[in-house]
Amino acid sequence: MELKGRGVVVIGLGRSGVAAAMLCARNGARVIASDTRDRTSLGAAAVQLEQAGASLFLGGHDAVPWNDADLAVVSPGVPAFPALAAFERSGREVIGELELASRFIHAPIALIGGTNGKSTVTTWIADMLSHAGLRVFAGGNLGDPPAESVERELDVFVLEISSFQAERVPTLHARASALLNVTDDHLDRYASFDDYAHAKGNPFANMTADDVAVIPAGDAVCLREASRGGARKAFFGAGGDVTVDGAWILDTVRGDRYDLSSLRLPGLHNQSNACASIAMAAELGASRDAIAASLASFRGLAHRMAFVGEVRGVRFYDDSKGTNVGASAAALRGLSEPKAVLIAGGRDKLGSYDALVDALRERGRALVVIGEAAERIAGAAQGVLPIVRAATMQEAVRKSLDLALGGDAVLLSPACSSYDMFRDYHHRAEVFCQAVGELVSEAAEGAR
Ligand code: UMA
Ligand code: ADP
Repeated sequence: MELKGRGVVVIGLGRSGVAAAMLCARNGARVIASDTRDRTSLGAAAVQLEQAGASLFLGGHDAVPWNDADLAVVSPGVPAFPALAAFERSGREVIGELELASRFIHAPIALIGGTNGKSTVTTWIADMLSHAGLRVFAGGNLGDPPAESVERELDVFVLEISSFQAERVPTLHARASALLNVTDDHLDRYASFDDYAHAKGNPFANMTADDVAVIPAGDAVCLREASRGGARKAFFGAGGDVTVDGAWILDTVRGDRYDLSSLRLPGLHNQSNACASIAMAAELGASRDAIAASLASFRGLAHRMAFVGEVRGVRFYDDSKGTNVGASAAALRGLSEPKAVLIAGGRDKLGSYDALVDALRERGRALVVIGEAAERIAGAAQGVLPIVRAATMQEAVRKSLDLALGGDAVLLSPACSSYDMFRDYHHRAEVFCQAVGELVSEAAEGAR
């Protein structure tokens, strides 16, 4: 892509916006960078951008000289606003950071989308490919913006893509693209489930018969989205090309099999994540041995079904990254303990809680609700199991222990985002782990 001498507006100067602006500057563009935050709050990023020659318009986007640009790069968290819409209507291009980066990347790109499991699968695929000796970049929604790394000598870019990022990828072309699942999420941003699913499906649109779309077997929504482009399809899960069969994961395309008991990650959903990862990594050139080595060593990411501690025979798990109903239902069903007290609630995403209530009916001992969504979750689960309210995480943890029986789990998997009570899901997990730690210490002292 030729950027020399072109004016580029970059809206949103978080991690990905700064990376996009710097990439444009390195390629000779005149960068006009804007954020609703002020200079103090931008800190070092403002200095870095100015040193690279960017003009900054801070404290809002009102002063942005739109007429000096013919391209805009917009951060995923920035909602539509009139000046941006007018810019787009005038025929000038508006893209996201992933799209911009892809125009400078020569190595094959693998994309991983879906409501749940993206970060786990992105990291797992990257691990499999690294075991195969490939030089891999893993990033995107996961954390590191690819725009920072387009000049590196790499064999493959493995990118987690969120629905927000997928809204602006008009030419992004993936060699392999996975859509892991689509269930209710972000309905506070999208007008309908179909709009959300459509955004998730955008990365398939530019794929050809030389590419592969990896989707769950028997999932009509993912199949519809994958069919928007020309990619060959590979299915994972029951009845699919890569699937669990008794004690094995079978790759029926390549005739390989893997010992299921070698997996370190708990939960049925992680078996599904393993199948999807195998389908992608094998397609991108990982050998059977490399995949087997990764399956046996990959320990997953923090705050996804992580064991925290045990008190009086009750085991506590941190699944703070369970931020929607599909994730928390899968986490609950995936526990090896037969029954669990679930701690759920936070900022409501306005979807239905029915799928969570179904999982609670099967596996719930009791429900402790917290945060802004507490009453809506309690209302949905009314009459299904005992429900208790808690004002703080500490109180939720203590009440959970009181409600649990020996041999049960206590699972923090909130089905909501954290922003009503915490900085983010890491912070929520930290407070949970600290509260569990206190109970563990008290129990140890009591035993002395
Ligand atoms: N801002 C404006 N104008 C606005 C709104 C925001 O200028 O109208 C500014 C904010 O002040 C801030 C910046 O835009 O400075 C924030 O941008 P952002 O949050 O959209 O983007 P980044 O900080 O660059 O982070 C993004 C992803 N954020 C979102 O999708 C919201 C990160 O995903 C991603 O890790 C990062 O790029 C690197 O690629 C986070 C996320 O919450 C983890 N993702 C959602 C999810 O996983 O559910 C989709
Ligand atoms: P994402 O990046 O899509 O948010 P993560 O890998 O971070 O996905 O996992 C987030 C949460 O989603 C986990 O804590 C777990 O509760 C749930 N989860 C993970 N994989 C799956 C899956 N395949 N299906 C349903 N839920 C899942």
